[in-house]
Amino acid sequence: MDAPRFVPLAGWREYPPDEMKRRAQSFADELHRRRTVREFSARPVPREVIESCVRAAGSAPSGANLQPWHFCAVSDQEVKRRIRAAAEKEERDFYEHRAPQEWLDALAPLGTDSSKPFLEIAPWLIVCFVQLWGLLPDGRKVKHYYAQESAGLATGMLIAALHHAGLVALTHTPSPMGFLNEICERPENERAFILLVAGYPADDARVPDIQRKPLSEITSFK
Ligand code: IYR
Repeated sequence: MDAPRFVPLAGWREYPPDEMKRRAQSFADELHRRRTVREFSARPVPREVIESCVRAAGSAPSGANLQPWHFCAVSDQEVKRRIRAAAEKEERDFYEHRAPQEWLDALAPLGTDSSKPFLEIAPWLIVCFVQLWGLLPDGRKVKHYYAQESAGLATGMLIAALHHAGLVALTHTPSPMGFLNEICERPENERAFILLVAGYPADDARVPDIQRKPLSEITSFK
């Protein structure tokens, strides 16, 4: 068992109260400008930008600091084509057979269907994997704690980082996603749980006319 080691808290900054309010407000405003987009431009995005965004994601807190995530960033056209083909196969089955009417009704305002051209058009697909358990170099398994929550937090930060960089993203969830292990060549301890589509929006991109819940509905103070 490793003994704890501590270092000074170096990164934290204090802001005067007014500046703190301004910063909190403007960060919320910036995140509120984020929209999930399904119509992408083919305009390329430098790999360096994606690397920085994934670095931001990798700063997320995680259970026992085990960092149980892996992000497979795909820009290769042939790999994107394979992902689209496999995702659309699952989606056709979902929309035509598996989805209960109640689920289809919930999705109706978003206007989604089984056609996923953005998987080939957008410059980047970032497949977010959660590591359900760890693997030591000798093959032994290491238990991961709160793996899904941790990977979810990191993915949320990735979405925020992409937005902050001036890109748009779609949180896409083809179901089931087992084919992504095969295409991304990821080991059996990893499970893809979100496929982020990232890039520039199409020139004429439109988004559903939907609203966010007001603060009063999502908070309570005691
Ligand atoms: N995976 C399908 C269906 C879908 C499910 C949910 I929950 C959404 O918020 C949106 C779509 C698809 O991607 O079309």
